[in-house]
Amino acid sequence: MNSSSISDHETSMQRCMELASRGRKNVGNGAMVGAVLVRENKIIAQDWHREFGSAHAESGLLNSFTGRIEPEDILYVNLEPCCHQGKTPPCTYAVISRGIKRVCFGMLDPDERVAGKGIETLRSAGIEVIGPIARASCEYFNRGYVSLRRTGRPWITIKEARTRSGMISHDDGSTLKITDEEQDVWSHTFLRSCHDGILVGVETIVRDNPFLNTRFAQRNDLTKVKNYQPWRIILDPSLRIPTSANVLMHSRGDTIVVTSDALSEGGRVAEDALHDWGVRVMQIPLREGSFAIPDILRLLSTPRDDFHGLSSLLVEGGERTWKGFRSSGFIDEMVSLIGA
Ligand code: AOF
Ligand code: ZN
Repeated sequence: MNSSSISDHETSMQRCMELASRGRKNVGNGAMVGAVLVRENKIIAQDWHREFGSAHAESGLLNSFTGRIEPEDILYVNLEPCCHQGKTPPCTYAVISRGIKRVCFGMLDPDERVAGKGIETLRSAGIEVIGPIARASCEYFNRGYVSLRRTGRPWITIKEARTRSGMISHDDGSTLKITDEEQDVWSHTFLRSCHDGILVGVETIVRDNPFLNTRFAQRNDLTKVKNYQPWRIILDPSLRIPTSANVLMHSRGDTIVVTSDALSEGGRVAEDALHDWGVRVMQIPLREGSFAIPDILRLLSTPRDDFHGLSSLLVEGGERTWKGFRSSGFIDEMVSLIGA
């Protein structure tokens, strides 16, 4: 062990994750990564992976830090430094060539191009490598990325709200306000702000006309990002979303409508209109009248043009959509808010 205590390491790793969270959604189907350079218990440089295809956290930090590196300096990064040539050069190269002598990492990289080889490369170059530090919290923080690399699909959280008697709407199907303000603050802060996308079926848009934003979110260590807006994803096979829907009124560029690849003539006209408004319309086949969940997940996690894919999804309803996801077996977490 070196002179820094474990709690110093954990504090610095926490800082890496705070920085990393600024890249949420913008890093597409990649990892959220932050890096800090610590000298005598003070952060002297920091950076994060800002967006898909841009510099990795530690390379960005080392490229912009022009000062001298001292042998006692520790470079912290919440993900094992990569050792492969991807969209950018390997981070291990930047670390070794800048003369870093100590690296502390949060978790091994599940990407098979790295998977321990980044650490080996650093150790073979004579660098002291400490870690994994706070592995469980680093893995949970990047659960979307980890899920994509390990299982090939995004992390999926289901959120539902029911009254104590089990109702989700009035008997006639009309909207029933179930959660109170405190529950809304909680779910905007810890659910909506912690996922890349919120997904609903078009029936929820028609009945409830939700905004699907994070207006009640409170700032905390990992959701400090101002004005974070997750993708809003609406499953709408025949494109019947009302043009007056709230999700089409505000930040339309963050709205994705998933529809059939065999639209009727009327559907194609609606598609053109949405497109002109700046809404993203994505098309997949219908299978016996419904979308297949694996098709949806592949569509949403695969980069295409200026859409870089997502790694985590919050499924907010309604009944048909919950059912589809439940029966797919692809659920990682379920949150049930019980109203009065
Ligand atoms: C790091 N630091 O900040 C990030 C890493 O598509 P690319 O070229 O950006 O490569 C993506 C892979 O790079 C990703 O799967 C993971 O292995 C690593 N991401 N690594 O050392 C970073 N973002
Ligand atoms: Zn890298």
